[in-house]
Amino acid sequence: GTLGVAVIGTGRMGADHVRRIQEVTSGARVSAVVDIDAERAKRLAEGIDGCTAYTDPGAAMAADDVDAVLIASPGPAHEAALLTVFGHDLPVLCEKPLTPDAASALRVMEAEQKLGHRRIQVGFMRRYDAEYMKLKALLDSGRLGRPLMLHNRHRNAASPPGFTTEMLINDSVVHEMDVTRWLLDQEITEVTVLRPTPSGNAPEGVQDPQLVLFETDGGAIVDVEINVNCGFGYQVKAEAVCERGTARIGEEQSLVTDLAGRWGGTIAQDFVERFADAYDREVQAWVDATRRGEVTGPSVWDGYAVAAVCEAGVRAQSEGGRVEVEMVERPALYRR
Ligand code: ISE
Repeated sequence: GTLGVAVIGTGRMGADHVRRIQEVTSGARVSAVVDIDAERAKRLAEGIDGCTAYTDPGAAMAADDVDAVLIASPGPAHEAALLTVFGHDLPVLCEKPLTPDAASALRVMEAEQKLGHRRIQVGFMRRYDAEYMKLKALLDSGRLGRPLMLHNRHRNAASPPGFTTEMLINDSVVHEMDVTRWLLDQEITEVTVLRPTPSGNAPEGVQDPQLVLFETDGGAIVDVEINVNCGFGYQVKAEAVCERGTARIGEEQSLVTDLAGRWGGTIAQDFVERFADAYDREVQAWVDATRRGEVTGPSVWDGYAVAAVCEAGVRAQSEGGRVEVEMVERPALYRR
């Protein structure tokens, strides 16, 4: 039957997922919305047939018409919500980050292992982006030879209020950490962060942009320009340099216009726009897998591994130099 989903957290991503499940996703409906802001949850629920508003995630999870949970609350609220979900043994799509640090991610990983089966898909949506999927298939085909380097550019028009220097790593570069591990099928072992004199666009006290370097256990080198107040739009570009050739995505050449003495295209303004298709595919894949009784996509191990890389990244920011990533061994539940 139709999957009844509780959406926890109805901010920017949560509200977008509510709209998506109602209007785009097939086989699912929103049966509950949860927010600490009771009024916001109530307003949202009022527009949806058979949807109940809650302020307590546990109460929503216990409801008869809730079969699965989508967590889109702020990162610090994830651990408690996930541990409660395990008590109800419900399938989960958890927005990134899994949790804010490696120790809490490890606790979630231990709890899932105790449950004995995977329940959580982590919301690293770039794996569902059409261009990234093509790049992954090409690298896996071996046609380009072995990947040697990845060059990445990650630009936001402006950072939201309260965005800190650490968040450039924990909120933004976290995506390149995930795609690096996924595209190369390697673990990141060292992180280095270099910082130019901050842009005049950066809020007071925020070190933006930064150049972040990863080394991997397969001997690849990865660089990331993270630049979250570039002013002109939202861009995510990547180039894989391999033994026999290179492959680039994010070139924004799908529509080029010649007009009034100029040629050019448009630049997306934010991730909701740039990754709309990826989010659609991600949520549909989660619903489809859940209805088959399966769990696919990025796992708690992936969430934990990037949390460990983030810790090394934040240390590299403050201490300088090259910082080694510390992580536990990959548990049997998450072996390929
Ligand atoms: C935000 O949280 C995201 O996940 C976006 O994909 C990223 O581009 C942005 O920098 C983050 O703040």
